[in-house]
Amino acid sequence: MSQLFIIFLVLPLAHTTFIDFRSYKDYKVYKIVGNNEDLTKIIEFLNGITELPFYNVRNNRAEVMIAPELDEVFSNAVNLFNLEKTILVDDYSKIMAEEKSANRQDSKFSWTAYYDVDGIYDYLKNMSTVYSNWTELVVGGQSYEGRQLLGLKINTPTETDKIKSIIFIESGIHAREWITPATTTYFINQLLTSSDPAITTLRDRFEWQIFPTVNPDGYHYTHTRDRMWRKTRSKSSLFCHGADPNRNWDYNWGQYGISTNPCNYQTYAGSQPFSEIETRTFSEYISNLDNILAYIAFHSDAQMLLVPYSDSVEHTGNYDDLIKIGNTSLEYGEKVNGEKYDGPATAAEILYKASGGSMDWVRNQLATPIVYTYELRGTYFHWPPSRIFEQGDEVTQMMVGLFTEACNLGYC
Ligand code: 0X9
Ligand code: ZN
Repeated sequence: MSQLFIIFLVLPLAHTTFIDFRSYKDYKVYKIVGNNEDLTKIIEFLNGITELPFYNVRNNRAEVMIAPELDEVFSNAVNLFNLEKTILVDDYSKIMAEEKSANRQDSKFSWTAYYDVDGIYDYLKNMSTVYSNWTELVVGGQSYEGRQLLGLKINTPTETDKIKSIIFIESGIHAREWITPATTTYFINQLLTSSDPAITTLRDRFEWQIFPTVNPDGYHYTHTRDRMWRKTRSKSSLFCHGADPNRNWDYNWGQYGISTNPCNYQTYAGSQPFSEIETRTFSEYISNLDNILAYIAFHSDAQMLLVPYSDSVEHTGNYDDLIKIGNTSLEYGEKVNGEKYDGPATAAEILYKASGGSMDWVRNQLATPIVYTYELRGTYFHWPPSRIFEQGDEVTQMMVGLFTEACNLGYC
C-alpha cells in the first residue's frame, strides 16, 4: 500500500521537475472508442494520478498520450471498462525528431523550419524596418516571464484619409500549436511581398494587426523543455505551472471544457478570469482599439472553422452571414491543396464546449462582427517544417476568400 502511495505521489512530480528537453521516447498515442462518459472517466482517473500531456474526448472516441511507465495502468483501466484501444502513434519522439532535423539550418528566417520566439520577433522587427513606411511594431501585452506580446501593424498609405477597419489576428495562444505562428508569419510575408492583386488588395483595404505568438513563454518552453506544453508559464500551485490562455478570458469563465486542477496539462482555467498577465494585458490592448472589423484566432490541429460561441449550440447575431463567409473562405482554401475543413460551425456542435476563449470574449465584449477560430492541420500538433508553405498558402487564400465574401455582404 505504501509503495502504491509513493508511486501516485511521485508520478505527478516526475513530470514537473525535469530540466532537460523532455524526450517523449516511447510515448504512445492511443485511440479508445466507447461512450463519452466512460472515456471521460478513464481520462479523469489518469489525470488524477499523472499529468497527461495530451488527451481529447469527442464523438464517443478518445485520443490520449500515454507515457511508457503508465502503459500498464492505462491498459488495466481500458480493460476494466471493456473497451478496446488502438495505437495511433507508436513513439512520439520520432515525430518530434522530424521537426528538429530541419530546424533552423541557416541564419535567415524561412518557412522551412520552426523558430523560437526570439527568431519570430527578430523577423517582425526586421520587417518593421524594411517596410518602415507602412508597418509598425505593436506591443499587445506582456508575459509572465517578462516578454512582450509583439505584433506587426500593416497599414499601407491611402489617397483619402479614411480610417481603415482593423483585421486582428491572434496566433499561438496554445504553445504547442507550432504551425500557427509559422503560418501567421508566412501570411505576413505574403501581405508584404506578394504582387498577386488579390493579396495586395486585401492588404491595402484594411489595417492589419497580426500577433504570431501571444503565449511567448509557453512557446519558448515548447522549444526548450517540453514540446507538448500548451499553457502559460505562471506559477499555478506549489509544483505546477500555467493556465490555459484559451480558457482564461472573462466570458462564461470556468463553465465548460475546463479543469480546476492547476496541474492539469491542458485546460486549467486559471485562478480567476484574466488571472494570466498575457490574457489580461492583451484583452486591454484589444479593448482600446476602435474599429475592429474582424478577429481571427489560429489554432491547430482539428482542421475546422469555428464561429462563436464556443460553449453553446445557440446561433446568435449574424451567424448566417458568418457561415456564408466561412464557407467561401474554406472554398478558397480547398482550391490550394484540396483539403476540406469541417464547419463553419460552433465548437459546441463539431468539437466540444469550451468556455473562456478569446474569440467568445471579443465577440461578446466588443461586438466585433466577424469572429472566427481556424483550427489548422497536423498530427498531434506536429507538422513537417518542409511543408509549412502548404498551410501558409491555404491560409492566405482562406483570408482572401473570407474578406471577398465579407465585402460582398457589405461588411467592408
Ligand atoms: O480547446 C481549444 O481551446 C481549441 N481547440 S485546441 O485543440 N486548439 O485546443 C478550440 C477553441 C474553440 N474556441 C474557443 N473556445 N474560443
Ligand atoms: Zn489551440
